[in-house]
Amino acid sequence: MAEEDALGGSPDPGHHPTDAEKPIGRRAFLGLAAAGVAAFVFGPGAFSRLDRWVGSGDSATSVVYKPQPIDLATWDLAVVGHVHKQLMLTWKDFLALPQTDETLDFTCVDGWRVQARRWKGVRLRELLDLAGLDESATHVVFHSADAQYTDSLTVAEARSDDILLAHTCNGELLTQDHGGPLRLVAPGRYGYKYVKWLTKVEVIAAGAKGYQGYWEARGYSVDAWIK
Ligand SMILES: Nc1nc2c(c(=O)[nH]1)N[C@H]1C(S)=C(S)[C@@H](COP(=O)(O)O)O[C@H]1N2
Ligand SMILES: [Mo]
Repeated sequence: MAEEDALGGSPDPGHHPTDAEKPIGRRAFLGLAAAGVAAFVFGPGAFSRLDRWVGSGDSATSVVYKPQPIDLATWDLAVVGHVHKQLMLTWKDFLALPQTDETLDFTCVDGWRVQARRWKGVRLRELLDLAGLDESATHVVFHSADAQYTDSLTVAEARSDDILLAHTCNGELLTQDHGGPLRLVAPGRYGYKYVKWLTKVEVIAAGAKGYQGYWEARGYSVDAWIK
């Protein structure tokens, strides 16, 4: 019931991907008839399915909770938890860090895909190096401004060169629908790892039990590796 309530809002009809960005793969859509109406209420592709169900086209929106629009003048990014030095970065501070980019296909666990999204941002590793990880650190948790959605990486994954905190996609600052001003980019993993509206990076000492993010608490794999 709680989950149905959480998913009760409509996807934002204002999100219209460009031609270059149209999702490919219609497994989700074709699956609808077989899976029945209940299928679109559950799962990390729910909004993409709902979107198709209501006929609003090729939107790739997959939003469970949406925060208030975020003002860059007051936005900040916190790096907290098991670190030597907690960080609080303004938008200006963040943009002053070394920038990098990578082009990746994007895959929702539900089957839809967007080819060649070109992301630009800062390597997570830069921030972890600035903060300095405690010996006890095992995982990094990514918190969304919606105060509901989270996901995580192991410290080893988080230190990998290809994990970005991205502010730009295909040459444009991220829109609110796409998780602007900042979201996680985690190559090789399903879209649910790409936490939108990132405002807090929390380093935790969870040991072997690890951390369950929003979809992982609902049965999806923690490594989220694309199969
Ligand atoms: N905060 C937050 N981040 C999120 C989600 C969400 O509901 N809330 N959905 C995830 C899922 S399941 C997918 S597939 C992608 C969709 O990203 P897109 O809208 O940019 O295509 O965002 C991910 N990040
Ligand atoms: Mo998804």
